Parts: sequence; C-alpha cells; structure tokens
Amino acid sequence: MDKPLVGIIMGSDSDWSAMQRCVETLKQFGVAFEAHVMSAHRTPERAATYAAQAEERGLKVLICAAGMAAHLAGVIAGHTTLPVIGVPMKGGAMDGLDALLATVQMPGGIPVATVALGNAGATNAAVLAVQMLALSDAGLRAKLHAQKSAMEAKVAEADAKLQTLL
Ligand code: RP5
Repeated sequence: MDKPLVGIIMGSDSDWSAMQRCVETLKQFGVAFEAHVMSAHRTPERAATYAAQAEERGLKVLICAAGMAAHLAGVIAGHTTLPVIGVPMKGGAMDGLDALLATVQMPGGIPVATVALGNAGATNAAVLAVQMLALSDAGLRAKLHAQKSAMEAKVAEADAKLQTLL
C-alpha cells in the first residue's frame, strides 16, 4: 500500500456508517489514506499527538468526522498547519445541527473546511481532499474531470428517461 496522503479520523465508530462513503470515494480515485477512531473528548492526547505528527508523517490533508459537540476537527486544526476538512455527523437531539455549528464556527486563523452533514459530507470531504491533492497531480486532475463528465452523463440519462414518462 502507498504511503497515506489523507488521514481520516472519526470521533466514534458510530460515525463509520456515513464515513465509509469517504473511504469508498478515496478508493475510487486511488488515493492512499489511513483511517482511525479517536476523539477530542475521549482521547484528547491521542488526537493532539496524531495532529501534531501528521505533517512529518507525510499526510497532506486531514478529514475529521464528529457528531454532537463536534470539536474534533477544530482541535486537530489547532495542532497542525495541514488543511483540515470537517464532516458534521447527523444524530443526537438536534440531528446534526449542533455538530454543523460546532464544526463550522471556528475562530479566525484556524480554518476548518466544513462540508455537508452526514452522507453527502462524507463523500464531499473525499472529493475536496482529492481536489486539494490534484493541484499538484495531473493524474488526479484528469480523474476529477472524468468524474464530472460521468455525473453530467448520469443526469442527462435521468432527464431522457423522465421525458419518456411524460
Ligand atoms: C461524537 O459523538 C462522535 O463523533 C459521534 O458522532 C457522537 C456519538 O458518539 P458515540 O456515543 O456513538 O460513540 O463524539
């Protein structure tokens, strides 16, 4: 396996059902990654050490998924200069609105690129990470263009099918 370029962290294994989409998407693009469960609250030292060592270990982008009081992405961002993508997870009393606000509302100077809640966010975090890596990788850029064309073709096909039903 190639050296991982993307580090995925989940606050809990209960985040996996959404975050498997992130893993699947990175696999589709052939991007090497690693994935771990660690928590800003339950394993704060482990999370801080992971973030502090990520750059020297060769990681380029970190993706952090957490729900409820979702501090994971922000804490990780506080310990690294690598770009951090935050994925708010659905669930809890507010079904993810709490996680969305906790992830996105970072103080100036410590950005977390926050994507959509839940399943769509898990996919989009992977695509955004690929877009970042593609800035210096022509092969990945070509794959992104191909993905866009495939999506376009799928919508055109759906539209054509709809016309036959009218
Ligand atoms: C967060 O709390 C996790 O990221 C998860 O989304 C949520 C609930 O965690 P569990 O109680 O299911 O482990 O820290």
